[in-house]
Amino acid sequence: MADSIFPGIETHKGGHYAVLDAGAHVLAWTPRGQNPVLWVSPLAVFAPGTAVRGGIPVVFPWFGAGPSGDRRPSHGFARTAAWRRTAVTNDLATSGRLEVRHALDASGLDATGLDSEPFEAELVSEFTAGQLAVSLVVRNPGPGAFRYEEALHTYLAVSDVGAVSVDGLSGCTYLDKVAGAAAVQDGPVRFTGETDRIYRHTAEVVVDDPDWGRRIAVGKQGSANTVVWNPGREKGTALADVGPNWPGFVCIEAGNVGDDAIELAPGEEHILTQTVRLS
Ligand code: TA6
Repeated sequence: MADSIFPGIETHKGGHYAVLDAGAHVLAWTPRGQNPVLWVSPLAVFAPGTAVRGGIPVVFPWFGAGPSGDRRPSHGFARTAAWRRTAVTNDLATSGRLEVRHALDASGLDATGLDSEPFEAELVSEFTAGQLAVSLVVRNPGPGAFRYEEALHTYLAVSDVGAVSVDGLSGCTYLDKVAGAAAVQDGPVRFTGETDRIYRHTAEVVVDDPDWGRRIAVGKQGSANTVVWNPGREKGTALADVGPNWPGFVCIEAGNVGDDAIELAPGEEHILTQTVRLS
């Protein structure tokens, strides 16, 4: 693939790195010789105002339908907003590192976000051959408290969701959104149907994919919750931008949602970071 400037795909020694300006949406991190690490649906729609199915959607300032269940669009306005690309540091030719920064504040919102409290958000995407690191920095420039939910809704590409397992969550409590009940994880997570869980968990998980002979380590900082999601056959097939491709991904999301929402006093900031490595 030819070298190109953003938005688009940057290539380096056969690897592919990409982040869109729309939504500050990381779309590709593919080290040389690997299958893509991030899944993007073959049926994804790339159109203004439409959330892209795959990559790393930025969930902010609410998760799902929000704490009271009445917020639209799903997962907040940030993932379809027009972020400003503020800096690109392209050291691929020397150190093999690429960093892209995007910013969003209330002035960049369309009608869906206009009732927002004042905020300043920054998305920092750092690509190297060994690691992808994404940070969502949120500051409160206003005179009152600012409370928000957030997540980096990372779609990881896998050989087949039914053949992978997720280590690192055993012993953690979680809200099972399919059963509508709380539970405690016992051993690795395996996917035998629709899986939609919000764990209380602050550390690393590893997605073990023996069929592709790889393990994806997903680390984080500044996050009280790990969300694990795959819609399963029935719901996945019903999603127009997923369809028969539902077995090809697992979402591992770093976030702060529900009771773990972040509250910033005036002048405060919070940084949520997620890292992805192959191990
Ligand atoms: O993070 C899991 C989740 O909240 C699920 O409940 C699921 O519906 C999913 O995100 C996708 O949401 P979306 O708005 O992108 O269709």
